[in-house]
Amino acid sequence: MRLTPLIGLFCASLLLAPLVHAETKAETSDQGHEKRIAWFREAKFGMFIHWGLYSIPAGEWQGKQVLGLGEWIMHNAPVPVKDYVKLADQFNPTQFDAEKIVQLAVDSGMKYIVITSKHHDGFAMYHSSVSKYNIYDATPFKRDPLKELADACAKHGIKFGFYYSQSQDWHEPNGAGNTADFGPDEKKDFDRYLTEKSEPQVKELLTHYGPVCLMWFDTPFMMTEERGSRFMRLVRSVQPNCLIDGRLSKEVHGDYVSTGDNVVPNKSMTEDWEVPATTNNTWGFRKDDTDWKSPGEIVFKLVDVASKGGNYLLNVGPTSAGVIPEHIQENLLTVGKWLKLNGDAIYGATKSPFGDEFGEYSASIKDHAGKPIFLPRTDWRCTTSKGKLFFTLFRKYYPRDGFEIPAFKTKVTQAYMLSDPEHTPLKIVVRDGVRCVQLPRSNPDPMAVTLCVELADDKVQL
Ligand code: JFZ
Repeated sequence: MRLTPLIGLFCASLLLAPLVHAETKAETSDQGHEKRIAWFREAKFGMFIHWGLYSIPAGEWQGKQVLGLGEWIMHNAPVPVKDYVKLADQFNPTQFDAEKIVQLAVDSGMKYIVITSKHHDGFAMYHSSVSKYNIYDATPFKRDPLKELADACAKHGIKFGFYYSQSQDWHEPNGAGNTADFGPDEKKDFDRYLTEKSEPQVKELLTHYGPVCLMWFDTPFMMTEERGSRFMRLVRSVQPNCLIDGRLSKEVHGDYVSTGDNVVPNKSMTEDWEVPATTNNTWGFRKDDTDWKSPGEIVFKLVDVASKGGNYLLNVGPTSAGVIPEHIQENLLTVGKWLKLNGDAIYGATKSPFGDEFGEYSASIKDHAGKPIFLPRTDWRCTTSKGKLFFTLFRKYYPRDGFEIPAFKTKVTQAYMLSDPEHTPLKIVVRDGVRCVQLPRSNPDPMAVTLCVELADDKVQL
């Protein structure tokens, strides 16, 4: 069944309106930044994991479907704290296997993992000494899955980071967001929540799990400049090489820009950026949402994002047993197989030197606000690395009469398909002053093929 997470999105867009502006800047001034961000620029593709108590109700409370995002069920149903906490008694995800999850990330071509250490519901998914409301102390499971993941990531050379809801905590009387149980946020002693739970938990995460590549903060309700700076100093003092995402605070900019959920900009950005994205229509597991993105859709998004200079953080939501739904595992593995052949176009590659391929604003069609709508083009995308241009052609776009290379001055030395291990040179003909690469007669991969065009210079001259 197709599920539109209307309510969750609606709430989020209302509450997060100020965030949109915050997310147009990233901290780039300090020297540490260039050092911290280097791996991120190479990586391009990461696995986001939303996992918590909400995977038990999985979108349904007392026999009724609760619309919205799976992880928002406590807020949306709403479920009072005294009832929600009882989920912990039955949380026993014995099929959780860190090794398997990390192997899936590796085989899918993902280079980093970011997991919810504490989402808005306030439940810590690791062994915390700050609050007993955590997976080790409050459940029959009695394991620390984040420690297991950290170890497995270290073993497989995957970077590891934490999502942490610094501001919203629906379990705490002074945390933001739970007005149903605890009244309006303005009346809370918010700094007490920050100093007694949020900051000490962030410190724990940065202290006990080895190198943390990224702290992924979210929904910065009431995160003033002063509060944001406190978190920034905390992270920098414990792990100076740890990146901070773009959602810590409206005023305090992280290391890169986080776009809205599933929002890919229409053009390249000058700053480093990342889009958090779903594989269906929720982050936390919902049993009624099987609207999985196909491998072809995921490959298109990944290449689209990379060609605009960004990173793609793609989410999976494990079940209450601790397993990632089979269907999406298969789709991700197909993406991984594609990347094995075509990964040179992604890892370490940078944005397109062109731009017209992204699409254009309509001359006649306008949105409800009277603004022209953007008509994306989806034929091909371009990424580049030293001396090379990579053109990835999608689905039905496979021009039998040759791929017309967009105009630039630099001499082309040769062209070949990345998926061809021999790199057999393809014929290049010039038609009406346009260079055309003759593609192999039969399309080697109807999902997407990457054409590598080698240049006589390191950089393309437009
Ligand atoms: C937030 C969370 O509320 C949600 O549960 C999930 O964790 C997601 C990754 O992040 O939701 C947001 C945050 C920001 C925007 C939209 C939804 N935004 O800026 O458009």
